[in-house]
Amino acid sequence: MQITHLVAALGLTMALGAHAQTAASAAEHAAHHPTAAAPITDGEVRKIDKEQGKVTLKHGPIANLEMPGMTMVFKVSDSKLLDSIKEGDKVKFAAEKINGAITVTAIEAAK
Ligand SMILES: [Cu+2]
Repeated sequence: MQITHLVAALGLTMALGAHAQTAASAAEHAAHHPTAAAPITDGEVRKIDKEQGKVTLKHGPIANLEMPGMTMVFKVSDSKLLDSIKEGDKVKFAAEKINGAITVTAIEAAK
């Protein structure tokens, strides 16, 4: 009984497959922001106070407010904005200074 192994290891080709990326979600995201007045900032929801219309966010730097990253309480322009988020969510939001109060004008869970 004879077993012959022919090992042909003539080259190793790493084919880097093309990654299919969807730009759709970014487009959808832009679509439900009524105003593009404030830039979008990344954050994480720490606490939601619907009765007071306030949300505590750990946020990254907010360019338009010249604010570094921190955890703080924001007012929201409309408490309905709080319906679509929950504590612990990673979010994208826009904040502006309205009548002296830092106010979230748009927010949604980041996917
Ligand atoms: Cu802040």
